[in-house]
Parts: sequence; C-alpha cells; structure tokens
Amino acid sequence: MTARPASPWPWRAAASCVLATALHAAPVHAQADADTTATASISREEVHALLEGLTEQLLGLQAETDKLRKIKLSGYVQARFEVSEASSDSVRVSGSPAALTVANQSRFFIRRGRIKLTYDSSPRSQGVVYFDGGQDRTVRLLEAYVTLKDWWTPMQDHQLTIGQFNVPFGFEIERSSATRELPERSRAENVLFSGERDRGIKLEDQWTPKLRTVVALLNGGGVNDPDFANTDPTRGKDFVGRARWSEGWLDVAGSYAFGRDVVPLSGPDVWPTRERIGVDAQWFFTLPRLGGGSLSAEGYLGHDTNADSLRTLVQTVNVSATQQARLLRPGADASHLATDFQGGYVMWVQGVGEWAQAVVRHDRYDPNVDMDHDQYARWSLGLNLFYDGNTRLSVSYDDIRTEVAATAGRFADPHDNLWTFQVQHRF
Ligand SMILES: [Ca+2]
Ligand SMILES: [Ca+2]
Ligand SMILES: [Ca+2]
Repeated sequence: MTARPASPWPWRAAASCVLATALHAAPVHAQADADTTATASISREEVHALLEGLTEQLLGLQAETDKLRKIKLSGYVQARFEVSEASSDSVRVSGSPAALTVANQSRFFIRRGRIKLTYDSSPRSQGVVYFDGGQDRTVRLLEAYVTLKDWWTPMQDHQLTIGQFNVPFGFEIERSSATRELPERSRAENVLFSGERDRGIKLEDQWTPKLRTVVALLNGGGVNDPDFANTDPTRGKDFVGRARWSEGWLDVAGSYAFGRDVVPLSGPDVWPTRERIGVDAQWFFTLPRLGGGSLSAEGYLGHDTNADSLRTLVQTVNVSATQQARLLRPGADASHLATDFQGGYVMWVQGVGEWAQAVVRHDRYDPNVDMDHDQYARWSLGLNLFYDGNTRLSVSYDDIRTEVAATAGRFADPHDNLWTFQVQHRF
C-alpha cells in the first residue's frame, strides 16, 4: 500500500485532459455540420455533459484521496558502526547443538529499521501498526493498538487505548529513539522495562492544560519477558499510573507500577512482587549565543525479580536422559530472587546553533542495594549534527564502569568503553 500525500495535481491533470479533448472535438463538429449556430449549441451541451462527467470523476477521486489522507506512513533507519574496547577475534563454540559466542563487538549493524502505519479513520478512533526490522534482523511487531477518543471535549482530552504499546511509566520510555539525543536509553530503564512495551489497556486524561494522567492495566512481563513474552502466567494484571505537570519550561512527573512476577520452577513456582516508583523532571532553557537546551533527570526505585539472583539461585538439572528440571539450588532462599533496586540518570542537552547538539549524561543502576559490586555506572558524551531536515549524524562515547571479580578477592572494571557512529534518516 502506498500512502502518497494527497495533492490536487492528479485532478488538475485529469481536468486539463478532458477540457483539451472537448476543445479539440468542437472544430471537428463544425466542419461536419453546415449550420454553425446549431453546432455551437450542441458543442455547448457536449461540454456541459463532459463537465458533469468530469465532476463525477472528481468526486470519485476525492473519495479515494480522502481515504489515502487518513493513512500516515512514517519510520526511520538507524545505521551504525560501533567500536568497543571489549572486542576480540576469539569465537567460543559450546553446547549441544553447538552455539557460537562471538567476542568481537566492533561492527556495522542496523540498530533500528522501523515502519509505522497510522490510520485515522474518524475523529473518534485511530489504529496503529508499528514494525521493527533492526538489530536481530527478524521483523517483529513493536506496537499494535486502537485508540478511542472522547466525543464530548473539543480537544479530545480523554483517550482509551487497547493493544500493545509503550508502558506509560516515566519519561524516557515513551520518548522516540529517533528523537533521543544518545543512542540508547538508561541502563535502569533497559533492565526494568526491557522492550519498553507490553499488552493491555490504558486511559489517558488531560484534566487541565497542565495536568495529564495515565492509568493502565498490563500483562506485566513486557514484550521481552524471557519466559512469557506472548502470554501472561498470572490472572492478575500489573497496574501502572503516572501524573505529569507541565509548566512549559519545567515538566515534572511521578509514576508507579505494581504487579506480580512468576519464577517458573519444577514444583511450586515462586511469585515475587514487582513494584516500581519513578520520578522525572525536564527543565528547558535558552543560552545566549548557543541556543535551546534542557536538563533532565529521572529516578527509578523499587523491588523486582533480579536476573543475577536467578542465575545464582536457580539451576537446571538433568532428571533423566530426556528430562530437565528447574529448581532452586540447595539452601537458596526464594525470597532472595527479588531484590530492592535503584537507578536513574541526569542529562544535559545543549543546542549549538541550528545544526548541532551536544549531550552529556550520567546514568547508574544498582539491581540490589543490599549487595556490593553489582552496580552499573556510565558516562556518555554525544554530538549530533543535523545534515538536513530528515538526516542526523551522531557520534557518542560511553565510559562504562562495572566491577567483576578479579584475583585475590579484588574487583576490576573491564575495558568495555564504546564508540558509536550513527546515521539516522527519518521519514
Ligand atoms: Ca499478570
Ligand atoms: Ca548493589
Ligand atoms: Ca568499563
């Protein structure tokens, strides 16, 4: 399907064709008929008939272009080259069937290749289907939802959405990756809301020009859940709520999410609670000579299943030649599968004239506040150059600080800093 922007020019072309035919037809009749007065009146009728036909055709065309105008096709491509300090040419072969683990991380790749189709069928409803073909090179459904808009407010302040969409929590989740000033979201967001999306229903309300709230009921695990990406193991749905106050130059919001996770085991499962609290703020300003800038911060804290705990406390054992069991390790405490976490970021984005933008961000994530050496911290520097209205060239550098066990009970930070070069085209 093509979604060409509706333009009046095909009508004009059709109109000129028909009129040209009519004008050419007139002299032929003039020669064939001796009575010139009669010819002139017939010609006029003919032109009239032709114009009527044309009007009908135009109405038909208008109906078609009105349909096309409701379809909006958009998307973007992010082509990248990355250079990591952690790169090496060794390849590990292990497992049965053999799996290859590649240590090299210096590569060209397509981070995001997205296409979004929006259909505004009527002022009251909208349908969206959104695909991504980047990163793993399999095309996957990112979003698919239907939005019903209210009919009793002029600006349609109340909207109900059902389907698969971004989890309405915090600031960076719902912000497009095509707009974001650094290649990736913060570590805390990546771990807590992997894939950013879930399936469910949400209600958005713009109560006053400054106050907006969102409440949602979701499956809970999100679209990247390792065990239940396509299902929900619990009948109970996760609740997500957010309230945002927008002054224009300063926006602040608080978010809350609550639900229950399942750690599937052979025998009784473990059901940790999932609770997340978020606060975020964005301050917009203009600096003399440089231009517009923003300072933003976001914090996440709560209690959730911990991937490190799963690795260390849960094991898969061979029960027989053909059967495996997933069990807690002997002595492991099931209540330690979920831990208290905290994380967040502070980011400064500064426009430099019309065509450049500089950004610096510090982000941190600690999956377990009661344990040492498991935290993640990163300084990111970036520069974006706007090549034209659609194309952005970016370079960024990530200085990643983690601790891994080294010799004699010491911990060391692995060499894994990352350069990212990216060209993005948006359409
Ligand atoms: Ca659930
Ligand atoms: Ca910790
Ligand atoms: Ca490092």
